[in-house]
Amino acid sequence: MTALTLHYHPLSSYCHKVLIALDELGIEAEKRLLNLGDPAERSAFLALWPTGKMPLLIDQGRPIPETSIIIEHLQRHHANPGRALIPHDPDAALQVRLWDRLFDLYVMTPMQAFTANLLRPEGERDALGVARTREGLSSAYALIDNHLEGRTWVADDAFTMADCAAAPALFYAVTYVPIAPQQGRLASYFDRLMEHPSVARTIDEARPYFKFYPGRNGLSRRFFDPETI
Ligand SMILES: N[C@@H](CCC(=O)N[C@@H](CS)C(=O)NCC(=O)O)C(=O)O
Repeated sequence: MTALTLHYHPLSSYCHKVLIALDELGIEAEKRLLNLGDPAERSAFLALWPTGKMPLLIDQGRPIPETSIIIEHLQRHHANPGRALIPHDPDAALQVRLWDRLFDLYVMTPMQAFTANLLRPEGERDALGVARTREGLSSAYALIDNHLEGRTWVADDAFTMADCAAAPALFYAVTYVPIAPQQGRLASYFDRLMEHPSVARTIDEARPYFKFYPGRNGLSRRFFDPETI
């Protein structure tokens, strides 16, 4: 029995970020599916971690929250030899942390705002807020597309924690704001991410749940085919 438990949900983008990292680092963890819609489960989870945000890693009884911290913790204490998602060189590590932050704050956050808006009753949706969120996401795409000039991965020559953040953030964000035709570097990076084995496996495991994703109409047929459910 493993000492690591991950409280997660298969549709959650932040959970995907950590699932991709576990796979990259070659770490086994017991996965516990969390249903925050169930009042008893929610209050038990809040007792473990009062923000109520998932994923949450439990390492020998100790809660480790926040995806970027979870990934640093996993690398420091549990990674298989030779596997790393944050380079050992301090300046290179700073670039990885920077791009991890940029994806969390400027892609994942607006993407979550679109989903939250869709979950509201129709009369309570916020058209102005959605327009602003769309603008923010479009300017994040432009920033990333520029930065990707001459790069395979976003922050280093190798696949890093920043790419773990980028994959689920972009996977869901493009269902609301597609990549513009002139953003070819971003489009190629998106395809590279989706074909990367740890990302492809994570998406594959989530596939049976996509029918519950509020933005499913924007999912490409290669990920979700409404005819087959
Ligand atoms: N900064 C947090 C964000 C985690 C987060 O937003 N998780 C979402 C799921 S993708 C969540 O728990 N939502 C449930 C809620 O807000 O009630 C992290 O990096 O772990």
